Amino acid sequence: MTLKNLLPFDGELYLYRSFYGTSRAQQLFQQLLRQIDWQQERLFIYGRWCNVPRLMCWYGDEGADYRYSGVRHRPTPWLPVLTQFKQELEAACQCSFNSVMANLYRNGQDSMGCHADDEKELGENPVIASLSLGASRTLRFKHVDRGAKMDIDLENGDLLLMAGCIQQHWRHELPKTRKLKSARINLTFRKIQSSQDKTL
Ligand SMILES: O=C(O)CCC(=O)C(=O)O
Ligand SMILES: [Mn+2]
Repeated sequence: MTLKNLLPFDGELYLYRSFYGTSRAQQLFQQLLRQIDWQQERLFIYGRWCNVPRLMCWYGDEGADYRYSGVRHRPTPWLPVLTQFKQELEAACQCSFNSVMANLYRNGQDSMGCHADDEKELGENPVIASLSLGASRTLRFKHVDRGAKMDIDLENGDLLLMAGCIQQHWRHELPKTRKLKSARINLTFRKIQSSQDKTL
């Protein structure tokens, strides 16, 4: 299946609707809700500690360390269900991943601020595969200097791929949404470059 690049310029963004069908996606959502070691991260902002507005956990191969919420995190060893996703996504995307960030947005008050996935451990132009399960939420993209904006509604079972130079030119955020009471899980599969890879 050939997917169309949704971005007008400066990067690549592909949406694979219903990568997992509704009932399978719902079943996977329940499984992940129970099995993931959900953690409340905290950030020190303007002199006080604040809870990050979602629960998170970083899984991956040994050595796939990743800095978020200002702290370097060692990966939690893979769960079988995450390894299975990884293999299915690798086959669909024709690339490999060694880690996954799991995010749980408990309701519409949980969110993610505007950012780019441009940490140096991801290397230049990373491919990031993002799987959405549970409640629908809007992911908003903003171009860093051209004023362009784009909203994408991500639904249960959808797979979104970010690739090319998107992280250099666009930022993305998951805004709060007033009335939503139900939860969403997002998994972003990434490849952390080891220090050995960087010298190649
Ligand atoms: O929840 C989402 O769809 C976005 C997650 C995200 O941007 C991230 O984990 O870096
Ligand atoms: Mn991101």
